Amino acid sequence: MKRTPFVGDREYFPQIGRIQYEGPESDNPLAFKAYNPMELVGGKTMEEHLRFAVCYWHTFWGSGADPFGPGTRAFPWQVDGDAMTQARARIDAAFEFFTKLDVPFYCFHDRDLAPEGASVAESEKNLQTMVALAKERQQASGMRLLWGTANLFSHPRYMNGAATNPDLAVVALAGAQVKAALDATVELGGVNYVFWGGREGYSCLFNTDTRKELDHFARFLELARDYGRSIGFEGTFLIEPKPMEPMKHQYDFDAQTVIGFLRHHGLDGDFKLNIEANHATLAGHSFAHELQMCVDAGLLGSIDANRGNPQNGWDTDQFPLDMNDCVAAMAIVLASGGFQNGGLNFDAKLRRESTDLEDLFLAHIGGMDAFARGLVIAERMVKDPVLGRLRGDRYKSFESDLGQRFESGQLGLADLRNFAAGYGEPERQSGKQEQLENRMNDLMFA
Ligand code: XLS
Ligand code: CA
Ligand code: CA
Repeated sequence: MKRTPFVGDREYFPQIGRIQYEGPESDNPLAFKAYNPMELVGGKTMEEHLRFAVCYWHTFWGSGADPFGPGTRAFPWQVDGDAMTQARARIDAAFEFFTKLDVPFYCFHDRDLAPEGASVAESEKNLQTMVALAKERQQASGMRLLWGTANLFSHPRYMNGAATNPDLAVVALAGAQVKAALDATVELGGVNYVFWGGREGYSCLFNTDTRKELDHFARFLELARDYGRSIGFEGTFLIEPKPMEPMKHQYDFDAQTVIGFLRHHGLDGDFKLNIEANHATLAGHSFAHELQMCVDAGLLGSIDANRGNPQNGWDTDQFPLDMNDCVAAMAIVLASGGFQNGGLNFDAKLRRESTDLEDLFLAHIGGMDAFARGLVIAERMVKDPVLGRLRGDRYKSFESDLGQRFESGQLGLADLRNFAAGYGEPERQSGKQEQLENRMNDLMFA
């Protein structure tokens, strides 16, 4: 779909025009080498497959501050004036950036878009004012909202959690915020609504009733679901797992934990998962593992595309450039039939040392090219007869009559014993890991 570039009263990136596809031979750092939005891959365009989104928080708020020092970047949209004046400048810069980069989607937290007010009512009003501006800019440009969410972790009141806070008054404030963020998401036609359990977890078991907190968490999600549906939200609710940071332990630890929780509470009809690459590695898994667990459960919703740093194990939220990760992720997404409501949101930030305004463009261009290349290679993998056959062949024995009866629950343990007694020692079957890994490299550079 063609989108129209948006420039507000002031142009924030005057040196940069719309980023174009120039192909692999180009040496222009401000051009796509692989991401060609209208190019067809297996019957769909790259734009339709990848559904890229830019996040509001890192991109327009990320100053480069870390626990050891303040920010290193001053952005031109940090204008003088009150918080609403600044919010108006920031939204113009954001839509200029989205449309110059030419991504179809964006994502935000309520507090990224509009400042908290002195009361619940004032916070609601601030958000409504900014949502009206976002709506105008969406209509003018053709941009869409991939997901909205509420920031339930920055304000000091949430230090002991939001939905799982031991104080009902804090839980109620979290409810007020989610209600307003759902209103905003619906008003802007958002296709998903995300819950990242920021401080839903604990630091100390001695002071925490984990059973109560998990029940409260499920109850809170039910209330949000019911309210969202009552105001016409037809999209997908998403839970974003993360094992730790900021809390020592977070309840949405990893994909399998969240899937079990959703099923236990009967929430799996409305909720799916938003998998972030860096959270997968923090949990001791690979990005691909987390995606596969979701696909197996029919619950893959969307992706936060980034990567961690293998040396330090923090949530460093770097831009995704590792081709093995991008290929493996896209192969799993493609094999599952592709994104429905989901997409690839760059929940990624510049390094503290990256202080030029154009670095924001360079970083996103790199991530988009990496996933475009990943998509093309993944398409080869999914269609590759060798890869498909080797995996399928390993399970061939279950196609037998006995195998079918085992899978459908018609065999007892004694039946297995009798089969084993008659069969003797099975012939060993190689797992063929090296052949498969070699094949992946062959396809990557084919
Ligand atoms: C933080 C999370 C957060 C969510 C949205 O680690 O990634 O940014 O994606 O609240
Ligand atoms: Ca995220
Ligand atoms: Ca993260």
